[in-house]
This record gives sequence, C-alpha cells and structure tokens, in this order.
Amino acid sequence: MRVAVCLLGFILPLLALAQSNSAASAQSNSNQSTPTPSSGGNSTASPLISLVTSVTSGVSLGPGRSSVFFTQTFVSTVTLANPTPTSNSSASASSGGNQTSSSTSTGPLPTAPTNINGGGNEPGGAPSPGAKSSNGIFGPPDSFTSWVMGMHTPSMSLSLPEQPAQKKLKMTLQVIGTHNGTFHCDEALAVNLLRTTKLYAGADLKRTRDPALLDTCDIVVDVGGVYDEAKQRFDHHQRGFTEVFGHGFNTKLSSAGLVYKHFGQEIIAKTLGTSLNDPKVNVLWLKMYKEFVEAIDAIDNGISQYPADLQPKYRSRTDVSSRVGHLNPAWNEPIDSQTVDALFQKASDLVGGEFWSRLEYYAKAWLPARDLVAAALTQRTAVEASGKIILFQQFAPWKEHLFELEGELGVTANNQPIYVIYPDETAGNWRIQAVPVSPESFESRKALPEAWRGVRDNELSKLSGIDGCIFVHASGFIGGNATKEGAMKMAQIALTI
Ligand SMILES: *[C@@H]1O[C@H](CO)[C@@H](O)[C@H](O)[C@H]1NC(C)=O
Ligand SMILES: *[C@@H]1O[C@H](CO)[C@@H](O)[C@H](O)[C@H]1NC(C)=O
Ligand SMILES: *[C@@H]1O[C@H](CO)[C@@H](O)[C@H](O)[C@H]1NC(C)=O
Ligand SMILES: *[C@@H]1O[C@H](CO)[C@@H](O)[C@H](O)[C@H]1NC(C)=O
Ligand SMILES: *[C@@H]1O[C@H](CO)[C@@H](O)[C@H](O)[C@H]1NC(C)=O
Ligand SMILES: CC(=O)N[C@H]1CO[C@H](CO)[C@@H](O)[C@@H]1O
Repeated sequence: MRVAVCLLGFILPLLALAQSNSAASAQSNSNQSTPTPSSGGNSTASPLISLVTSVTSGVSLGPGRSSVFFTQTFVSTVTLANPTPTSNSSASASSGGNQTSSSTSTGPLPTAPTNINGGGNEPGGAPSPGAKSSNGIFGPPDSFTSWVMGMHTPSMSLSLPEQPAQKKLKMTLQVIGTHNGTFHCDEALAVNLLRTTKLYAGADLKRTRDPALLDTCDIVVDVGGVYDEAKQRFDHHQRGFTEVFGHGFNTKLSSAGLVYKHFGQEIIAKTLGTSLNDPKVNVLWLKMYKEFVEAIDAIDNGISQYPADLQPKYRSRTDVSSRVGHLNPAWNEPIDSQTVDALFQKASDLVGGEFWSRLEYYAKAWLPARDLVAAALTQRTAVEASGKIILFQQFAPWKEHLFELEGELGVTANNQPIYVIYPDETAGNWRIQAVPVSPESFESRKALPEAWRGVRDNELSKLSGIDGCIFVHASGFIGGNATKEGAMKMAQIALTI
C-alpha cells in the first residue's frame, strides 16, 4: 500500500540533510531493510515473532526538484515465554517480554506506476513541483515542497528456537519393515498397532524381503528370522522360536502377538488416558489377548482350534484372519508391489479397526460391568447373610466376570453365590437367575425348585407361597417377580428346597 500526500507549505527540518535528483528511480526498497529476527545467532531459545514496518518519506523541492528520501523501519520483536529456557545468551529478547527497535536509512523513493501520471516534467511518477497535465491534474507549484510518504506492508516473521540434535533425530520418520508379497493378518495388525505407539507413530512402511533394505528399517516384523527386542526385530518364523504370551496363554506367538506383548500395555494405557501401572491396563491387556490376538497367533502358526481328527459340521471362514487373507490379489489379478502395498494398507486398517473397536468395548462397557460385579460379589453378605444371593441394583453382563472374580477373590465352593437378582429394566420387574456351573454351561449350581418350573403368575404364587410371581423357566435357570423383594424371597425359599 502506498500513500502519497502533498503538503503545501510544509517545511521539513530534515531537508538540509541530503539532496538528490533521483525521484524517478525504478528501484523498490520494500524488502531491503527487513532485518533477520534471529540475527542473535543460534542461541535463541524461544520462538521469536518479528513485525517489520517500514515508512519511506520523500521530499521534493522545486524548482529543480531537489529530493531527499528517508526510510524509517520499525521492528517489533516478541519473544514467547519459554517454560524451560535452555540458554541465557539471547542478547536482546530473552525476558519473555516485548521489545521495539527502529532504524533509519536514506535511499531513493520507489517510483509510482507509470500508468499514473502525476504530472511533472518526467514521465509517470508522483506529482512533482510545478507539474501540469492535460487532464487537469496539477502538481504543487514550483515554489512549494512536496512530501511523499510510502508505508510498506508490515512483514511478519517467526523464528523458532534451534532444536537440540537429539530432538531432531526423533522427528525424522521412523520406518517399519515387513515382508512383501502375500500378506497375513498378523503383520497387518502388528503394523497398525505399531503406528499407534509413541516410537512409531505415523511411521513409514517398507515391504520387502531384501535383507539390506530391511537392515535400514527402525523395526522389522514378520520377516528377517530374528526376535530381539533390543534390536526391534520381531520375526517368529525362525527355527527355535517358541515365544508365547504367558499369563496362562501358551499359544506360539505370531508377529501380532509379539508386537502386542511388547507394546500392548503402552497402547492400552494411551487409549484409556491412564498410566501404565493402572491395574485396568493389565486387565484389558490380558482380555484383548484372550479375545482378539491369540486366535490370530494360532491361525498364523497353523495351530488348529480343535483336534485335527474332528470333522467340523460346517465351515466358518469369516474370521478376521480369513477376511484379511481374502484381500490379497487373486491369482489372475495384478500383483505389482504398488497394488499389493495398497491392499496391505487396507488389510491393516481392517484388522486394526476391529482391534480398536473391540478395545473400546472392553474399556467402556465390559470393564465397568466388571466393577459392578466385583462390588456386588464382595458386598453380598450384606444383602443375604449366607452369601448365596447376589443383588444387582442395575443390570450388567455378569456371568463371565463372576467366574473370573470368584477365582481372583478365592471364593470357596461352599461360599459361592447360587442366585443372582437383578432388575429387568425393559419389563419393569425383577429377575432371579441361577448361577451356572461354568460361564457357557446351561447347567445351574442349583436350579430353581422343580415344582415351580414352567408355572406362571397366580398359579406360581400359590405354589411357591410368594405373591406376585411371574414365571419360572421350564429349565429352572431363571424366574421373575414384579418386585425386588419378591425375587429375593423366591431366592431365599429356593435355597431351602
Ligand atoms: C524483494 O521482494 C521481491 C518481490 O517482493 C523479490 O523478488 C526479491 O527477491 C526480494 N529481494 C530480497 C533481497 O529479498
Ligand atoms: C552456534 O553458533 C556457534 C558460533 O556461531 C557455533 O560455534 C556453534 O557450533 C553453533 N551451535 C549449533 C548447535 O549450531
Ligand atoms: C543465566 O543467567 C544467570 C544470571 O545472568 C546466571 O546466573 C545463570 O547461570 C545463567 N544460566 C545459564 C544456563 O547460562
Ligand atoms: C509489553 O507490552 C505490553 C502491552 O502491549 C505492556 O503493557 C508492557 O509493559 C510491555 N512490556 C515491556 C517489557 O515493554
Ligand atoms: C519382493 O521384493 C523384492 C525386492 O525387495 C522383489 O525382488 C520381489 O519380486 C518381490 N516379491 C513379490 C512377491 O512382490
Ligand atoms: C414375595 C414378594 O415380595 N413378592 C412380590 C412379587 O411382586 C408382587 C407384585 O409387585 C408383590 O405384590 C409381591 O409382594
């Protein structure tokens, strides 16, 4: 932006400073005086923001057009406060405050565009003293002074502090290596999980079997014949590899299990927004291995789920390992590395997406239910002295948790709960359910009395001597009453029959 002003009768004291006839100079000085904000050297510890504004003024004196020009440059520098200053030596702006400095230089004024004829004796240019033109624009009379002022668009620059060499290294992209060609569920999951770790967040991927290329990778999974955490090499194909997850899991690991074993707790803690030593991290780490990762390890290592001589009654080929396998190109489809790498990415997203959604379920639904069951189990004698009845004030999936928690808390056989009471929120009444002998079993520890089974409502109430009975299932594993008290009463009587 340029502003040109003509001031009549305005005499600048600076006129005596210099004289020049170069009003028509074609040179722009818009950036020649921009200072370097980080000119203090490499010791600047804080981000620095500089705002540079230059004001150029020019004065022409007629007749003869003696001119003088001067440029005033204002530099405002703001150093952002740095919480951990690493150096003192920034000479001017280390206090976290603001600072203004300015400098002055003289030089020729930029010429106005030639298509603006300000009059005067020379082509184009700002109005010069005594100028007259055919379209009626007049310059100031020769006996007066013209003052032209130009203000340059403020320029702003940001200089960041020099990063220490170590930090720079960390910011370079890490590279994960795995084999090319046909891909499998295990390395597809391994790569997805690694990319959520602190170390390999957003890492690049190199798919190759070339040992020289693999050597350049920061971490290698599912290829290379080495398992060595210190070297970040996670293959499971080599002779003598026998690593298992442990904690009661004895399936030979694949690259998925290996990566999960070493990075799983970090990944889960980060997802939960908690620390590594939060007990929930360990519970979910084991749970996700049991429910998701172990099958991928077993399938990749060719470990059958059933004894080999057992003939399945039907095929089930839609598990995640099968679906990942199905993403590979068919024999008559292109197998160039670009195509297959893109399909691998799709596979990695697929199995990763399922992993994360399952983890979210276990973290947000399964784990809170476990807390409810633990509370109800430990407080059961307050509900009923024998400890054989568990009361849930709200329904939660309890069966699997109950068996795990009984094991953890060392509940002995004669202290085991027999019946569970909980509200049936959709029906607006209460349920009594017999605890099965194992989570998947249809057999109960003690089913509801034989005489009550398959009987409903009033008839059941008469039979049991308890008002408000609704039903007892024909197999005796579940029954209902309109109220909590009614359900409790049913449980208490059933225990004595
Ligand atoms: C000044 O700016 C012009 C364009 O704005 C650019 O072409 C020129 O290279 C710059 N000169 C310097 C010294 O930065
Ligand atoms: C900083 O600059 C000084 C001299 O200007 C140089 O000796 C030193 O190596 C530089 N340090 C870094 C980290 O660039
Ligand atoms: C910073 O400056 C203070 C006072 O000038 C000095 O005591 C201190 O040692 C300096 N710190 C560093 C890291 O140079
Ligand atoms: C910095 O600027 C603020 C407001 O612009 C002013 O209040 C403050 O006194 C300035 N600090 C210094 C150190 O000049
Ligand atoms: C795998 O990559 C190597 C080079 O790293 C190449 O020679 C080979 O043909 C590739 N194999 C497949 C199946 O794409
Ligand atoms: C024993 C008992 O409290 N039974 C209840 C079952 O539900 C009906 C209907 O609310 C109640 O009237 C009974 O008291």
